[in-house]
Amino acid sequence: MTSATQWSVSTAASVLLDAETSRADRGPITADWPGLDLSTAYDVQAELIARKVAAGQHIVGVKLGLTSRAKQLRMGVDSPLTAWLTDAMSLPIGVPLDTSELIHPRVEPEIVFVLGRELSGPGITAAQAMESVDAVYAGLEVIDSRYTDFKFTLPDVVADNASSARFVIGGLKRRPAELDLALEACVLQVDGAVVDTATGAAVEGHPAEALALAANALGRRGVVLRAGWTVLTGGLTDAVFIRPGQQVSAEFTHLGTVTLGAE
Ligand code: OOG
Ligand code: MG
Repeated sequence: MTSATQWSVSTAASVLLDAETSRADRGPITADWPGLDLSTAYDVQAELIARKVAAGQHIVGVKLGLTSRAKQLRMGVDSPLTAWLTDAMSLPIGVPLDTSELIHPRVEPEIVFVLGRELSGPGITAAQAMESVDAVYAGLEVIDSRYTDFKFTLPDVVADNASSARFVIGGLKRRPAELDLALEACVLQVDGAVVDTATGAAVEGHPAEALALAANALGRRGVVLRAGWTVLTGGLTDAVFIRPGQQVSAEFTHLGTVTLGAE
């Protein structure tokens, strides 16, 4: 798009979807459209997901982004955000990541919740949020910003559905009552070499705080989290690039190990 483009929620959604389908990264939208504020950015995100749903995808849950200090520091954005997960993003365990479908994928370990009942904010505490959780899993999220070099401001990354691309859920299902998620430890490895470590406390002090944050932020936008939805609570560590032939794995103390290979 040229500088003469008349920017709107609709054109911004088109630009981001085009970047995704053509696997062509671009500069931040706010560079061309300084008027893109946070609230409008969430409108762009909603429009983008509505178009994916219209094209046949189904919403399967939500993701939080930038809930850990490691992520906030790396991305230069110090505020958490919410975004959407669709079935097209879900990668079954054991299926390799096809990097030719993506721009510059990176992988991050996450603690994942599946909700047993709906959660309707605002006003939700972490304890209330935890009561709605049926199961806890280890996860790996593949992020793939549509912005060159993952350089963006908060409204840019919100509009881009928080760099969403793929996610893998581990095979071990745990009940929340069995776990102390602040102390749940994670070791991140690339091709067998340890590259990072964290505990669940990295995510807003406790991943349940992240879930409450999502319920409250979405509740203010009139969205209720539904029973059965998957919630990615946010990268525990900085994300690592994954290239063809590489294997990334996250080993947790009680949630098992989840591995993703790339081709
Ligand atoms: C934005 C997405 C952040 C997380 O878990 O923090 C995210 C990005 O880092 O490109 O998914
Ligand atoms: Mg993430």
